[in-house]
Amino acid sequence: MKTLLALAALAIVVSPAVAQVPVWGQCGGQGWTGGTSCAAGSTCVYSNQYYSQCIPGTATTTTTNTGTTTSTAPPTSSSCANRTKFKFFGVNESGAEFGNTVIPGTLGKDYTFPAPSSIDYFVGQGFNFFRVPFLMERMVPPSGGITGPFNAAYLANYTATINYITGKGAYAAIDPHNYMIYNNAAISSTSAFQTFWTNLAGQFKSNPRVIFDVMNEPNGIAASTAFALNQAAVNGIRASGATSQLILVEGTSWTGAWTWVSSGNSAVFGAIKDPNNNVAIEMHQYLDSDGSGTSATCVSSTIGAERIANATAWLQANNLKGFLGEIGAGNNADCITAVKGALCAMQQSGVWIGASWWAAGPWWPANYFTSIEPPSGLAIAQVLPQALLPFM
Ligand SMILES: *[C@@H]1O[C@H](CO)[C@@H](O)[C@H](O)[C@H]1NC(C)=O
Ligand SMILES: *[C@@H]1O[C@H](CO)[C@@H](O)[C@H](O)[C@H]1NC(C)=O
Ligand SMILES: *[C@@H]1O[C@H](CO)[C@@H](O)[C@H](O)[C@H]1NC(C)=O
Ligand SMILES: CC(=O)N[C@H]1CO[C@H](CO)[C@@H](O)[C@@H]1O
Repeated sequence: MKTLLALAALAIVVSPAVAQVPVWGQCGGQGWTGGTSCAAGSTCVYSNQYYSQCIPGTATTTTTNTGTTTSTAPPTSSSCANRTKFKFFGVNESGAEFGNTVIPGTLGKDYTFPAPSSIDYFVGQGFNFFRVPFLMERMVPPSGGITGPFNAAYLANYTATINYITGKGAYAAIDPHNYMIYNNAAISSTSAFQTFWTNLAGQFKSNPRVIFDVMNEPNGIAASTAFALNQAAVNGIRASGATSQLILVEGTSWTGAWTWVSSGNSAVFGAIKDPNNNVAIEMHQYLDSDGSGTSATCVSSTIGAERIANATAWLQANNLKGFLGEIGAGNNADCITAVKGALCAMQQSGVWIGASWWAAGPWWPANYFTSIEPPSGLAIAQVLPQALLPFM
């Protein structure tokens, strides 16, 4: 960071008469009206339809301020030898779970749905997976409880988003973003949770591009409790007639990859049973000191591969597939290297079938460091081209 700022400052000193875009700054893209001339030592390089940026060094293409661009060769993964590509690769699309203290809340005020343009953008980049959080209290209102009727309007709006994604040929993960808590109480009845999932999966059972993500980040409960509830959900989903779709199960302790062993998840989740044999273990991993994804500072440039190593070994030993449902980190050299390290190690291991960045969504604040919402979410400029696209 220090180096980049110094370079930018130097450029301004050297050519005071020209308003130059600093290194890593935006220099083009659809609708861009800012500067297009890059600081000394950098060149304006096409990243995508919405974004061109000043990359250090000389590149083979440039852009003009009309947003017209020519493409460069896509980033390669040559530095990650012998990898197996992910079957599913994409982003979380936040919005419908926002405003979780206001139930049911008002669309457009307390919560929103992902923008079709955001989905189009990522599909255009080659991604094929979207995890779409929703709030259970909106889907099945507390008046009827989790086994009660759906709020038809919320379900219809959510389903429209899911159908939009799958209509584009991508996969959509149905994600109750509830941490195994409903209406301020821990979900504890396996039979009620099973019924909830039978009902919900029944709504989507004819869509083969839907993925069922049992529960976002259970925490504060025993691993064995999280396991029992997940197993009940798997049983409920298959009982609905949804037999072809992938199911993702999540453990306690926010389903952290780095705490998969210490949380006790590793002692119980190996026993997951699916009559259709199509379950993957979803884990999440952030790269800041406490693993919460709240700081843009990564522990080191190697922390990504380090934090998933134990989970990878467990998946291999148990002949299970993993899915990194959330990964996020800051826009800086250490974090970008750390994310690349994690994704490369995952692809080399052969046991991780997917990964998704946290997060896109229309309502993230402009300064939310992991926002990948186009056109200007902070992760669009560097993380996307440097750390994600090479693993396509
Ligand atoms: C990649 O695989 C080839 C062929 O199996 C092997 O010779 C090579 O050493 C591997 N490279 C790495 C970095 O694992
Ligand atoms: C569903 O979407 C419609 C159309 O945008 C909107 O009028 C309605 O309030 C939404 N309902 C819910 C519960 O989200
Ligand atoms: C991996 O597991 C070992 C043994 O349980 C533990 O000592 C080590 O700290 C773990 N590594 C990480 C990065 O969590
Ligand atoms: C790290 C991170 O952004 N985690 C988020 C996971 O999703 C919930 C609900 O949207 C957020 O509150 C967390 O901050």
